[in-house]
Amino acid sequence: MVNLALFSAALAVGALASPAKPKCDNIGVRRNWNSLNGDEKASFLGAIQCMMQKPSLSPNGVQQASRFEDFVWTHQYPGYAIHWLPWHRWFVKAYHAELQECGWEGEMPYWAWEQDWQDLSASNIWNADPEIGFGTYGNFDYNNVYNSTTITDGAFANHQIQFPFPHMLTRNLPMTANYPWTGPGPYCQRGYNPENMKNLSSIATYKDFSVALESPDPIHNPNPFPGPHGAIHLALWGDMRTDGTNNSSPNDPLFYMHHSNVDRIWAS
Ligand SMILES: [Cu+2]
Repeated sequence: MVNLALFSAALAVGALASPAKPKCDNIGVRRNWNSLNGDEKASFLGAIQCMMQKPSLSPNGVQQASRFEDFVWTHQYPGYAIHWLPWHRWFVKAYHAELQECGWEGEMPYWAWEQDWQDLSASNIWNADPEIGFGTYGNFDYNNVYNSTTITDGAFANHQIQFPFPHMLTRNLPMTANYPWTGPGPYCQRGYNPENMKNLSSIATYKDFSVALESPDPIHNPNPFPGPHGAIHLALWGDMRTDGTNNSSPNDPLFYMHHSNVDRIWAS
């Protein structure tokens, strides 16, 4: 929780101080998930599980099952005045602070999905190990359309979600990641392939960059290719994609790994 009084006081002190350049002595450096060792991965995923066990801070206490779902709630109702990139930077930072409360001692890691562009389903992020893995990506089964994409392995196997409606954590990567939606190459891949990542880095203004990076879903996007941010949400489908009326994609712990990378691309 941000202490507003303290924040205002800090601002006032800042305003009175000499105009010396701000100096950060303690800059954390985020790391690629692939560079963490097994103990670090287990500790990080354990901190997320801890958040999922912690009671909600919600004053009404009825909608959210846990501290983890408090973040889903916050993302569900951001209002329409937010600035997309900085708001999400703050959001990932606040989440990281909660993970620290749950014993995580490292910086926020990231999933560098653009390095997995050739075949997202072959990414190292998919790991079924209950200690060190986020689980795999679901696999749509036409013989079992109900709950067919529930994540049944990894640290969040059969994770029960309450907010915004009761269901189990789902992903459905192979079907949506490979969906053509004309070509060349699958629609999602055109969002995070090297060509689009390079185009993105040459955009001159913040506003154009933000729009090109974010990209709404294809229904609202006039381009024949998505932005990489939207493409990853779409490719993972399930909770990451949500359903148009909900903004509840933070129900998948990969949301934060994704947005940590979005942040990194913005910073670079
Ligand atoms: Cu997002």
